[in-house]
Amino acid sequence: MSRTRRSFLQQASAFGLAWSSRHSLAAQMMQHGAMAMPTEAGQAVAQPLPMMLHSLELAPFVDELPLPQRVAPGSHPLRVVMREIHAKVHRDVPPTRMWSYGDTPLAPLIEGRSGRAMRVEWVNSLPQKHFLPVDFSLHGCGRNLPEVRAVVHLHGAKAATKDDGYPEDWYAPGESRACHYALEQEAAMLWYHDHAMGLNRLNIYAGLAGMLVVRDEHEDALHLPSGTYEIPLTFYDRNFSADGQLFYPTSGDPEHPWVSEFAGDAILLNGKIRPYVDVEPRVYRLRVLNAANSRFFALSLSHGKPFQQIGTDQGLLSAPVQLTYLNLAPGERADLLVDFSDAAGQHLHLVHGALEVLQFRVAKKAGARPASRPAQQENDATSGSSRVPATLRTVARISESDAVRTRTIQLNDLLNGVGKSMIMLLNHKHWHEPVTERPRLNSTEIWEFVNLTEDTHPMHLHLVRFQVLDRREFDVFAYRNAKGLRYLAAAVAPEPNEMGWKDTVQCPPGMITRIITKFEGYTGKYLYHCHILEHESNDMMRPFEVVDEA
Ligand SMILES: [Cu+2]
Repeated sequence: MSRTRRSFLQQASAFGLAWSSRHSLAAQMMQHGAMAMPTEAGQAVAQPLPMMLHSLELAPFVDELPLPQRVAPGSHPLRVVMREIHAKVHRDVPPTRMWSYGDTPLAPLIEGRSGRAMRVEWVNSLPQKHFLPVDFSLHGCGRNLPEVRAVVHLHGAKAATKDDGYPEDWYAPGESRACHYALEQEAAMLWYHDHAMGLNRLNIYAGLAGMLVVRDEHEDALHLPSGTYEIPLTFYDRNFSADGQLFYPTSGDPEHPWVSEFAGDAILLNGKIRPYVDVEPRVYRLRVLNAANSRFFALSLSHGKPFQQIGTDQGLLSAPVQLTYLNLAPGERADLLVDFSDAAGQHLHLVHGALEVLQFRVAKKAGARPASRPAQQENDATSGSSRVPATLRTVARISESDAVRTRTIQLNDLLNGVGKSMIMLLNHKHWHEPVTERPRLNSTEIWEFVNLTEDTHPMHLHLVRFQVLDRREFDVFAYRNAKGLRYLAAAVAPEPNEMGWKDTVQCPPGMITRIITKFEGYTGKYLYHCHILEHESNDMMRPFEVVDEA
């Protein structure tokens, strides 16, 4: 083993960086030794790994945290252009080729109002060739199709099926799609990202993700920190070659380059590796999104400083929940309040595992805004209060007796002879098989995810918001061997910070995770899938169809 690889592995394990839900890049590298890279002609050939960038060798906290441009659509549709850009992820790394929704790595933050419909024209101005290793053997990814395809899904939106970003509803470079979002839903942080069949693991890795915030009068009345004091934080991990270019691993098999999971060496926030942000000694609202392919973020503040979680995927909790640790799966969002008022003049850190990923530089006194962050006029009038409200919003629990049926969804991982994942399925069915879940409009159902794999899978349903009922350990061996369902323990209620509305739920191995939801809004074809992007592309994704009321 080379010195550099050994030191990378040592550092990675020391900082918990190699951790994901099961596999790690380090393990993949050990397994294969060589990677298959696409050539100009698109033919994959096995070749040695490029020299890799080791992010832990970079100076931390030298780049200021970028903040997204905030855009609010008016009477005209908003036009968002997907394009290839080159941008710096760190002061000491050469510009990186990436894709984005706009001119900067951090896509615009779209400001929406509940009940105020919005039109967005999504324009695909991407190149004709992909720069990451496409697996043409994946379903919906054949060589007969345009190599670059894109379709935008607004994750968490209650949208009509034609506007939802169905994976097969992609469009090629030079084409665009106008989408209508009614936003008939409560205040929440949604996010938009690519959902093109078989490609979105690479398209999102290239950079196609952004935030959309829905606000409403109820949230306004809470006077939560806003403007400068509300900081959007998009987390993801990436691998870079030594010359600063994005690197995505392959299996080593040129015909089937898909890998079952991804764990990157570098942790990025808002597009920068380990940045810093200037704050004042007061309460801030952090809107956190895990936009990683596979990585779960294990977040805490330095010295175990407590913070408050006030919202989940689909909006506000009933009351703040005090935490010192938060585990966020791909696709999940958290709405946090952090009080810096007792840390004037200090540096605090946001920590993932044992690694400090963001530095907060707390000013000596409030109002000491750094020159680099001039006040925005609108912010000063509406900066929100610096106190934490005691109650937030009524979250009525759905009664189990409202459910007209329970659907059982098995999570399957099919392994080859040496225990390597070949394909992931739901109820042993592939994406393209006929629809098996047909809930009626306005009916309530319980869905139970029976996890027969060794991973935690974050399961996401389009269209709906749901509540987590419980999780219960069961005998996987007996279940697999047709000996029926044997529970091994009592059901465990969700954590207090999971008691709000969700659209993505962590389903741990060896557990049955139950959710309850009402299928409201629209009839038509939607989908549910694991939000580990490597899993959903092969083939842990299934359609469901909301049908007319009886
Ligand atoms: Cu999964």
